[in-house]
Amino acid sequence: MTEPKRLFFAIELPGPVREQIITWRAAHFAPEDGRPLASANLHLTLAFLGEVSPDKQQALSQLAGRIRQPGFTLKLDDAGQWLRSRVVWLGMRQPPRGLLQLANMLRAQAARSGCYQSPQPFHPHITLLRDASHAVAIPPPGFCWSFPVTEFSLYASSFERGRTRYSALQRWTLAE
Ligand code: 3AM
Repeated sequence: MTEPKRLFFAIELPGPVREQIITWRAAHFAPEDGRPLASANLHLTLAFLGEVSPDKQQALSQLAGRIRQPGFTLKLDDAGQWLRSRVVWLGMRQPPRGLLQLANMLRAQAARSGCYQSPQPFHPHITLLRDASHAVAIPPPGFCWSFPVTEFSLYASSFERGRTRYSALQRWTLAE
């Protein structure tokens, strides 16, 4: 393990929620609207870390393992588009406090460890489409997917055979 890896902390989505999301996405967006993320790659980023050496990965993992906070429920009841980043997303009208606390803690740990963190506030979202360069009609959120979050993960992002792949390297449980 010597090469740096492109890493980020994220929340994994339960399989049935991912399936419902891609069914909804297929019903409401056309291929020219953007490039859909593969179901297995759907996630909610908590903190992006960038290219991280094995030593720094170990240090960040240790810090993440010290986080003690209860789980929370995510209710996906919002959707939108950011034209600047060319992304169509799903999100929450009122992100739970536990989610914001967890992301802020991971972002602060990352910043203290020397990983660049954007000064922008954390905007929790699940990217559905990338390269969405023209404005698309976002259907009214006639959905409400709720699920409990009991853990968070460290993901590696790799590019293999022309495809981006996210793989969970490590998971931590949020206390009951
Ligand atoms: O959750 P999303 O899809 O928005 O956009 C990238 C993706 O987030 C983001 O990290 C997640 C996993 O790749 N990302 C990539 N480069 C980034 C950067 N330089 C970044 N986030 C912040 N700064």
